[in-house]
Amino acid sequence: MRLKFFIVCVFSLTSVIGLRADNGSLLWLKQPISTTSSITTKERMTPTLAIAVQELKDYWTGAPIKLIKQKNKQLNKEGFKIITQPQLTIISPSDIGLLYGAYYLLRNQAMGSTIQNQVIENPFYERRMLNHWDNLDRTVERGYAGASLWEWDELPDSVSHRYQEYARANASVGINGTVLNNVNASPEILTTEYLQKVKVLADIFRNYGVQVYLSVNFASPMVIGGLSTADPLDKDVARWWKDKAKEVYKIIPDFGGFLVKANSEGQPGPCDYQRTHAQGANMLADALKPYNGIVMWRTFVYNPEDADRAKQAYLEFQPLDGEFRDNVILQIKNGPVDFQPREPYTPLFGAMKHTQTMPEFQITQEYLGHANHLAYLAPMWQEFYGLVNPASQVALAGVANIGTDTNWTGHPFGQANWYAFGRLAWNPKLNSEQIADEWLKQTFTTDEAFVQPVKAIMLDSREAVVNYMMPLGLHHLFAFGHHYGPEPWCDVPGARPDWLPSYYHKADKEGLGFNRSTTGSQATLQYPDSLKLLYDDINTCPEEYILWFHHVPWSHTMKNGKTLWEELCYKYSEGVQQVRTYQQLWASIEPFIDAETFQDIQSRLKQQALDAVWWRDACLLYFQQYADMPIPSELERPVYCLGEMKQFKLNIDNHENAPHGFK
Ligand code: BDP
Repeated sequence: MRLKFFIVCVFSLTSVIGLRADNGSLLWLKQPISTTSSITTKERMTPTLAIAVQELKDYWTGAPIKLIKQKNKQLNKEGFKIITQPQLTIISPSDIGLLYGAYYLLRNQAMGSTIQNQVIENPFYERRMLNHWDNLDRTVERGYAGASLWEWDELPDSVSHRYQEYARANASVGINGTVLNNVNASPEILTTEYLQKVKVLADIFRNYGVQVYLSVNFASPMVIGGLSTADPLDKDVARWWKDKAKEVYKIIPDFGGFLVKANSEGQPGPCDYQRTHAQGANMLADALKPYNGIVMWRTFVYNPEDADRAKQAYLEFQPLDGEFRDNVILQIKNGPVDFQPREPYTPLFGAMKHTQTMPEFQITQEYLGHANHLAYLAPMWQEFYGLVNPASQVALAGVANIGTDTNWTGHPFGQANWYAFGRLAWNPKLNSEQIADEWLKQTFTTDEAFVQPVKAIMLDSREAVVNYMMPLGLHHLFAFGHHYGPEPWCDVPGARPDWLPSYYHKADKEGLGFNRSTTGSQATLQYPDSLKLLYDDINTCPEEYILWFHHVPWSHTMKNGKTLWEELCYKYSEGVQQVRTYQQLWASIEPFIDAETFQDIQSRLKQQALDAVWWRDACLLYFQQYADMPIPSELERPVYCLGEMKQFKLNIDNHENAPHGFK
């Protein structure tokens, strides 16, 4: 309804012609240069303060501004206060707080808003960081926006201008940390040669308040240290890490710490030596402690021989609660399986009473259409915060979607997800709509005739992906390897069963879905009492999770009176319709946007619409074999055949297109 309304409104507007080409490289930081501003400060000039002053001098067009460095009971270290009387003034106990205040003012200016009273802002999370899954050969695991930004072969001698632009963009949304390399970490990153390269990046990022962290390989003492073991209780191993930490801090005095993926998907870890995750993490934490460094230890562990994959992180880590050092943070993915378009939250949140935790979100769209699909992710993260109270969390990580593409993120709307991640790390209570509004106005135009319809697309888009890919709690129906298209039938001889879709959908003649209730894998028991009961009963389980928690008979009556099978058909069809509506809406905003960007997004939406049909047909035709019921007659018929789709193998390297070649 809402979407249709906008189409009519936008068509009635007169067009603005000849908008200048915009390659997207400036992200949301596009203000015209100003020459009018008077910016003063009596504080000792530091590189960070100089940036704050310069940003305001360059772009601020309003009243004169004073910057004052001052402690204030209402402000934490990176917080700031803005007062308008007697003079517009930014106050913060730190230089970085002043810079954040400057970006706040510039954001307001770009949005056309004015500050009426005073503003007090404090970041919610102490650590707000990107995780790059970037390899040292510059490939990016699950990256869809070109190569890695870090030019390791050229560093430390040659320095790309993009390093500073990257740091600036992060600072402008409050991101204050970055893990440079893939969690599947090459031990080489800790060699002196690489640390010298990392230092160059750290020196640039520091001025923008961005601290550098590294992913480390638990077997590093063996691979680059020549030891015969990586056992965390071995004295030589502990000594090796202590020496390495000393070297790291000598080169990068404000280094943040280590991120570790251990005993997961083939990575080495303490369990190789019959030690616990706590013993492994603590050994590293002790090495970093003298320098105030931290260890972020990931809980993404699962094993095909063990229980239901969705239960494993909890089973492994909950019994260790209280055993971790105070400079260890458990980094937990938002959902218990793996960044699916929709998952219930990981029950470890809330279950670790005496251990620091931090959520890990995925900004890169590994499971949400890569850089081809428009999917604004803030609503997904907001949904998480609706169930999980961030009060006990100390940090937030987001797997970056950034690469060497001129516009940084491939899909121009990928920028919105980077932006939204930063804003939510600053304040998880911000709502998706406000963030979309901010991003659209800074990135494109403040004209409401553009902002309103495009914002409506954004806010609807994640649910559309859920609908056309995996509605009602379905998950992991992806093709093996690339996680782009559907392959609910996928069966790779010899593959781990928990890497195959049938492990998750469990389709059979009786019904569909994974029984995780008390009559099944009992994953529901890992949730707090209120949710445990809710999720456990097929009649009270929210339908958006019903196939996650239950094996539901095909003829089960859903809340709207339809059978499960019919509802599934309707959801998939709705997803396709949603994307078609975006195409229509997009056509209507052409006057407001430069031709290149307009066409780029238009062609990506076309691809998305084709892919949505591909998903709908593949999943419905495959499940229909089990349901043995017709697709409701009022719905569009499939356009593909199951047999053809089964033969199709997507060439993911060039992203050349799905089964559309069959037509
Ligand atoms: C999965 C990705 C894989 C990552 C892994 C992880 O498919 O590439 O290495 O998660 O988070 O989502 O460690």
